[in-house]
Amino acid sequence: MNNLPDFKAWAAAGQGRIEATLQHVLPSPQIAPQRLHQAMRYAVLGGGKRVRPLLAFAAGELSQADPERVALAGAAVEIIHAYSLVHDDLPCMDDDVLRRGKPTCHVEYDEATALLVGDALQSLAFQVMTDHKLCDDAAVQLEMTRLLAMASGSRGMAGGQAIDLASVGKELTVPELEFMHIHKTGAIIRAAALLGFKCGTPMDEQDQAQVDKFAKLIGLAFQVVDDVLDVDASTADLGKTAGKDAQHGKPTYVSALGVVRARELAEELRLAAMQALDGFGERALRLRQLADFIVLRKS
Ligand code: GRG
Repeated sequence: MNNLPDFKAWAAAGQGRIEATLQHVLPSPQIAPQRLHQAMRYAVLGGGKRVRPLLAFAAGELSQADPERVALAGAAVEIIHAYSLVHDDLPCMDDDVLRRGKPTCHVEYDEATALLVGDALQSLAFQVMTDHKLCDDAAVQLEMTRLLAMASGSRGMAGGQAIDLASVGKELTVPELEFMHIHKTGAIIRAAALLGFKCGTPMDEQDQAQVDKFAKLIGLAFQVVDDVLDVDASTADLGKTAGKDAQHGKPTYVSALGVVRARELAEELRLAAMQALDGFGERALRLRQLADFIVLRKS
């Protein structure tokens, strides 16, 4: 184990690999319609922590998945995530001007272009899922594509966003918050881990259920930490506007529990997620390190 790169080096290598894959699958800015393609590349490239693709790589290590295949599946998930950020920042949703340390897509381009960027990115993600061989069994690849569709649609991320928009100005209970975030943020994080895992050698149902359990818990922890950072971190550190949840009257783990209890909850979720990996031994090293990164991050 001593010969393995440390987490920082491993993550940097994964981020580099995913950037190259995204560069490759995004349409060239020279192809018509140039402005739309430039805006798509603006929204996706050169920013973000790439947590979802890193989860795919780490889960792929459990099933000895080919990293080239995982990079494509991870890129599809990241493209869905990028689309969701572009739409979330629009004036009709969160109305934000800063994302990943630069002007949001509709500020840099215009609202209609940003809407189309989201639409085109969503289609591109599914094109990536079907243009390439992602695992040995075509039926499993079909299942993976369905999993991403479910995770992004009305019973996943888009549904969670609808609940989020309907909750402004309301106090939600912790179970209600959990329901919202399992959909809005958790579904895509879960899909990232499962897709990475399914790129590799098929494993038994019980192993998959443990990966799924880990991903659900860490997806929720991700959101609890996001809520804490919104009150705890600066706009400069976050690369997006801090303090927006309270300003917009959004129910969060911090408004429901207070910041101290919310931090404790994130830690409880991290420990429970770690437990789900017990049976995998050293193969789950990167997933454990990512769980630490997600909960202990400062931005
Ligand atoms: C518009 C259909 C639709 C859905 C939007 C994901 C989402 C749903 C909205 C984003 C709003 C938000 C701040 C959610 C909290 C958690 C989250 C997804 C944060 C952003 O993800 P990071 O921190 O961002 O992974 P980077 O930039 O690092 O990729």
